Amino acid sequence: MNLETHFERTLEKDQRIEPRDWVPDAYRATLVRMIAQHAHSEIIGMQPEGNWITRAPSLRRKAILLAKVQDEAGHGLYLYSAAETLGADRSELTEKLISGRQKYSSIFNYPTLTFADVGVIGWLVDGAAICNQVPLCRSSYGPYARAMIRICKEESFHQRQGYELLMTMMKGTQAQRDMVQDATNRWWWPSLMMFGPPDAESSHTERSMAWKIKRHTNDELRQKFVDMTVPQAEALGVTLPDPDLRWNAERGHYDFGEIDWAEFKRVVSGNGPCNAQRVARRKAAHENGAWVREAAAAHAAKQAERTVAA
Ligand code: FAQ
Repeated sequence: MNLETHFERTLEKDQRIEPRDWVPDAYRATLVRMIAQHAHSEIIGMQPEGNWITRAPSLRRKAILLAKVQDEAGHGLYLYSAAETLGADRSELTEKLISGRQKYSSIFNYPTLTFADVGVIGWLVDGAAICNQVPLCRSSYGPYARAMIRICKEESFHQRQGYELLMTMMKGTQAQRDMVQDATNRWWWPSLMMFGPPDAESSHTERSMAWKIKRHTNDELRQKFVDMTVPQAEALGVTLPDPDLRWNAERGHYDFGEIDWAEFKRVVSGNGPCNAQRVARRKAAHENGAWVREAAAAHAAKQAERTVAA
């Protein structure tokens, strides 16, 4: 059997492609693009919530938030490792991120103005991430699919802590309820944009679905997220900021209003409210960490010398 047939048969049988297997160049390039963007999102995604660690309202909230932000760092590391199994070089991926040549999720270019944003990010942003990522646990590329299993488990904890925080605030003062509503108003539409452009404008979906990298289209997952979130908003007692949001019994889904795709394009092309700040901060952290990388490399070289000598 030639290599290409082996690749096609593996996909047909719904088995995993592993690093040792031959893959078409475009399959490899698609996965490196998607996994790198995902890894960058996890790392940049530490910033909006990290902003509140020093100002968390109690020791308990601080411990939860610290654990969550550390989890995001871990997700970035598993994902960079998954990209390395495809031949990508991690330092090159970082270079591409900080020079603006590789993307990360649009959602992390919005500011976190109050502590309610921490709860709403957990509820909506992690909620959207789970919706998008659970099907990726069945992605055709083994190392990515396996990384997603652990990531999804941790994202579920993140979602729960966000919802529990909001529930607590909703039982508090009127000022706290107003903060939750305000944060929901600001994060709702950007959360819907996380799923990517509408299917008709998505350049990669068809090919990625044929390769079983993606299992659903962007619009399918966005709809699933809306259907899942509306009852949660009702239970919480907040209003989702969309006058067109209503149950459509014929479709068996919620209808929702038009997303501002011009805003999405602006944010993705680098002109969102916080793009410059996020990348500058990542770049500074990378530069400040140069001595750590040098020390680690020197230590590894010394160890290798000792092993050879022994
Ligand atoms: N932002 O043809 P498609 C998290 C780009 S979750 C920026 O539809 P595809 C957890 C797309 O890359 C967030 N760019 O592309 C967390 C492509 O650009 P290119 C990360 C976007 O790949 C929570 C172009 O538009 N999750 O971090 C966005 O088939 C809380 C055309 O789009 C993942 O990355 C966007 N929203 O579908 C962390 C999940 N949407 O390369 C901290 C894995 C699209 O042609 C705190 N990725 N683009 O120049 C995916 O599922 C897919 O890559 C999609 C996009 C669905 C994001």
